Amino acid sequence: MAWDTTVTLGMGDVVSNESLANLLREERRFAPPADLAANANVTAEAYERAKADRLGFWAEQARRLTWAAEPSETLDWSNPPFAKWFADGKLNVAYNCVDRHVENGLGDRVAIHFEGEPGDTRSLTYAELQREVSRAANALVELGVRTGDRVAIYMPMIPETVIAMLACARIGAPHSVVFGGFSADALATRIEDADARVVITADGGYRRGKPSALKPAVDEALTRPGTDKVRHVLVVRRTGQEVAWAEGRDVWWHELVDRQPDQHTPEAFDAEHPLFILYTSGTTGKPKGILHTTGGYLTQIAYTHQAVFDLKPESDVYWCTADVGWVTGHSYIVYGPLANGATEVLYEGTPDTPHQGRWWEIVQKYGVTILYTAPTAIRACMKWGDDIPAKFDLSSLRVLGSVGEPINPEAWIWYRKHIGADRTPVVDTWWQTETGGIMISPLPGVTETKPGSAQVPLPGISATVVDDDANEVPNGSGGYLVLTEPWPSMLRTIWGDDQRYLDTYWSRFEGRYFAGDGAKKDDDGDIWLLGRVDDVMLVSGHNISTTEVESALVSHPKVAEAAVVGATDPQTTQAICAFVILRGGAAEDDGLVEELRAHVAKQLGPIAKPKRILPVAELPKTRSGKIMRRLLRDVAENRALGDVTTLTDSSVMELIQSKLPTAA
Ligand code: 6R9
Repeated sequence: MAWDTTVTLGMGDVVSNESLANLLREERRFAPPADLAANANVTAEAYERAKADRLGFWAEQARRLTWAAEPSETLDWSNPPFAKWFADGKLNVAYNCVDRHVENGLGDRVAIHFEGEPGDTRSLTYAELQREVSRAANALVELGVRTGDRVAIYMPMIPETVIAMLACARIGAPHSVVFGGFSADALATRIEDADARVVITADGGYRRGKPSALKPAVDEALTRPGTDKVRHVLVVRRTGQEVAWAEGRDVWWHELVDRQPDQHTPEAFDAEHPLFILYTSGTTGKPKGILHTTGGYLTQIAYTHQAVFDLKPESDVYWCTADVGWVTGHSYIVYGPLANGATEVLYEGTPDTPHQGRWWEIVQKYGVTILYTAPTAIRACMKWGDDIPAKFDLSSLRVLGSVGEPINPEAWIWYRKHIGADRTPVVDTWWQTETGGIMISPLPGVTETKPGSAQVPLPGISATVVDDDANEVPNGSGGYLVLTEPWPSMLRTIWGDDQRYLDTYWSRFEGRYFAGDGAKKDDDGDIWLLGRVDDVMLVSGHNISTTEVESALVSHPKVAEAAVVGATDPQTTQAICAFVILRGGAAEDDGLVEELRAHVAKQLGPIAKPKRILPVAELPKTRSGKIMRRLLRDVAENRALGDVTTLTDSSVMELIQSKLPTAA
């Protein structure tokens, strides 16, 4: 039996050889379309050039930006891991994202096509965006915001959110965007940690066909200790719902911003001036305030957005479905597309309001050519059925992107086939809040893609997979993903906590950035992501990746989505417990559960066969679409639930718990 040959190398061997063999059997390959390859922004030569002179390559990319003072030095790594990129350069991010396009004669180009959930729309040209951002910048100055002051932003997905972020960047006031689905507590912690002076919010936004309030959470957050330095709350009227008002503190956006002059002279800031703080929750401890700065960040974001999506700003219509409260929204809704002068869609609501074809209707309406979304959304669409996207004209699409989680090969294939007409490349982009921008991804005009793999570090990026002892693993083996050289959009530290920055990312492997993800290299040396290292299961001495068991389940025609956790088990250390969402119409009975267990055993080997499989209606997810396996582990181990504040919908957990009469 293959099992007996498994060598367990300890926790570093994050994948057993048996399951490794499975993904290596994924042999479907998709060459870039000839016309895309022939006109691609980036060709194979970029890898060679970057390899020969990595810093020279990034210095060249920095020239995409307009600098008030050109940098003479590319990287200062004299005090690792505290990097300085382009340190003596000076620039203004908002000028780069807005004004320079207007100066280049592109003022009439649409920057943002906004689509509100109720169906209201608004298109903003670059010239209009310049006036709006200037007004907002003047308003912040009037509220007493000075360069270096932090501004918290707690908003729905509306144009004012983008305007507010750019206004902060314009005056050098680092923003801290807090996702609008977070609670008052989560908001208070982040306001306190960043020591914010102003909060920008809205009365509410539209979600699932209803107004959803935001202002009350701000009011509540500001009663918490540590938030008393907030001088003003700037409130956008979006839904018109009633709001409580603190005289002297609260200010309406339409009263303050609209009366400002629509001109504002941007000041140039140092390349290492802080641009934003964005909090990531992590599994333990208080949220980490990830700090990003100006010149290196914008360089890598502009480059990757143009390279990975093959953006042609004069003809493409780009749409990233993320929320701006997530790093994907920062880098690939706000800074990347706008630095590149793109035309993009901004959509406020959920994909199934008022119907499950809403996204495809938007693609058809605006002629979207590039779509960037998350595996969780793709799997939801698979569940709703192939016939829904089939009703819309999606022929404008030419590049599809994925981010946020490993994408199961079946979801990847579905995305390409049902959304991309089996014609468009799918780019699976691996990166993190900490990396600021995309790090590992195919290039649509160069890479022959493999369903389920992020494949190769981008030109100028150095990544590999190592074992417990920091040795690079050979092709065909698994371990930990590490980044081996600094990159321009890397986090500079954890806000206010340099030691935690060192401990979290730079102490596991000397001189290398530890990403916290399991990964493996296939026989070609391509990288496959296996999920967070904390999510790897230990079953009878074998390390098994949750991602691989999930992919095996999703490859069964009756399964739309799966989440797998290891639950403590007296015999096997951990037992595999799977929660599955069935595709429309599949009957849930004992026969099916047995069929699924057998299917996994066949795909991955008997050791990976789930001990329990529970069909459920929904899975607990963060708004950025990541499955919260920690909560499922709590359920599987019959414990009280841990922190649910970052969950999209906490009633999901009640539903799941009610399915578990005999929790182990
Ligand atoms: C951009 C973003 C980062 C974590 C990361 C990894 C997972 C993101 C992925 C992926 C496999 C991909 N992740 N993209 N895993 N394939 N293409 O998601 O940032 O919210 O900080 O999450 O997400 O586990 O470490 P963030």
